[in-house]
Amino acid sequence: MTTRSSNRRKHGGTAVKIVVTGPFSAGKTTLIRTISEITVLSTEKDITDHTRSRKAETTVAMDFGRITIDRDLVLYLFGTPGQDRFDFMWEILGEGMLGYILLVDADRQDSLEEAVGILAAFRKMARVPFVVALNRSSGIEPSDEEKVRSVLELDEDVPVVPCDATDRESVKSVLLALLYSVVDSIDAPAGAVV
Ligand SMILES: Nc1nc2c(ncn2[C@@H]2O[C@H](COP(=O)(O)OP(=O)(O)OP(=O)(O)O)[C@@H](O)[C@H]2O)c(=O)[nH]1
Ligand SMILES: [Mg+2]
Repeated sequence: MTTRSSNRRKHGGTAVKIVVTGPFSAGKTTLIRTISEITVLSTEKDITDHTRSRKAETTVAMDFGRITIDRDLVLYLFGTPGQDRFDFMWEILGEGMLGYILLVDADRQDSLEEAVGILAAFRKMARVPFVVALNRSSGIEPSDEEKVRSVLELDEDVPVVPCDATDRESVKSVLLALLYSVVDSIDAPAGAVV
């Protein structure tokens, strides 16, 4: 029997879309490359402006990777550009997403400040669950978490989790935190704020 649902895959599993967004150089492309089971399609181009001092290449359109959670669930991961001159891609990539990861560089105050505008754009786009992942952090001090929550104006049910985008187990736990949030939002009573 064929199914009309566009996200049902041939063998019966469900494919869902997860977006990885966040400021310039937060580690979005790295995170997707670390976890993807297929070679990541990336659109990185040489940087020619002043931000070149931070790194040589930046994502200009998207990253695309895939991770199979189990035979019933496959995540398609879409990474956004971080530079706001490519912000037209955010809405394109956000279309139909189940949830998103807002990745912030925990070592840089300007990363958190840049994240405010990105989060505002994503919140406006869709009321779907998200997690805030603090990259390059092995753990989170309560005072750091408080600061992130206050700057980003997070509801208390939004998880703030540590992340090492170069470490597969760490990336897995960030994805699981997001999936648990998705499940919680499904269980939440109708009308509850996600
Ligand atoms: N040590 C360490 N380095 C990291 C980590 N994540 C990313 N990096 C490095 O930080 C730099 C930026 O990472 P990218 O993955 O390109 O960041 P991005 O968010 O995709 O950047 P844009 O697409 O330009 O916005 C790269 O040189 C990475 O190797 C991390 O968790 N730990
Ligand atoms: Mg990138």
